[in-house]
Amino acid sequence: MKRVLTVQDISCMGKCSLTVALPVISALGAEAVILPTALLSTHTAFSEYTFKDLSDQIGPITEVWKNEGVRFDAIYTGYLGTIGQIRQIEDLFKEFGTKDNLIFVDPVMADFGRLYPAFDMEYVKANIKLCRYADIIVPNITEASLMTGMDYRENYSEHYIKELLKRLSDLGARISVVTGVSLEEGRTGVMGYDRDTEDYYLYQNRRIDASFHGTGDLFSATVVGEMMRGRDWKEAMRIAADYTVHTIEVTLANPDKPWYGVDFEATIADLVKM
Ligand code: PXL
Repeated sequence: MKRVLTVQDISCMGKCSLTVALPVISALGAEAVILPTALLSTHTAFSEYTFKDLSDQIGPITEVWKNEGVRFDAIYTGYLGTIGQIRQIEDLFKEFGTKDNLIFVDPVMADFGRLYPAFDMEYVKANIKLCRYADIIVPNITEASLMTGMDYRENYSEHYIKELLKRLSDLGARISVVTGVSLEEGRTGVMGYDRDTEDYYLYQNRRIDASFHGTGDLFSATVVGEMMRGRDWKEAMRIAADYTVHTIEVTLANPDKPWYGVDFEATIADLVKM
């Protein structure tokens, strides 16, 4: 069985980060090993939240794994807490990264043109360094613009996205993917670039006029899980985009839908069959 280490926060309530990644990776048939970066009451879009930094646990936990000779088929990072912690994750990549395993970095830090609360440009710079170790990075347009120094745009051309991708690939990852890319009226999806083959990949699906927290995490966890099932990155991106759209649609049909996340619990069985 493939083993995936996923490094992100636990928002106890909020349907994001580890509470999404763990079930998705498990449902796709891989062992999920978790390294929680912080413990929050709720994600940071709630009007109030607690935040307990777990940085001091990263060293001792990974030391045990090292002593046990643990190996991972993939290391997938999402929301991290602090700059110091990003440096610790660089060490973790050096320790547990091999030429055969997948290092997947979702530089979760911003959306809709704005950094999440508590993050600043120093945090962005630290994330840029982390990308150097990655095989695949999957920023959204806001994160990609912050990381490349390009203007953030809500109306853009294919040329703008290709330029973002080119500049992202200079940060070091072989495959750069920008999420939330909409190049046609009524359609949205992802565009990726493989630096080695200089190949672009665009996938567009129905655009739904609704946004929910945690959908980026759902997308990333699905990509990693599907790649562990043997799919190549393009196929994994397509399935993850389709699954995310399907889940948003199912959530919108729920009269009691929560405002803070999507009802992936209602669709996870569909994912397994996709
Ligand atoms: O879904 C991204 C995410 C993860 N973790 C925390 C967050 C967010 C987005 O706001 O606040 C704690």
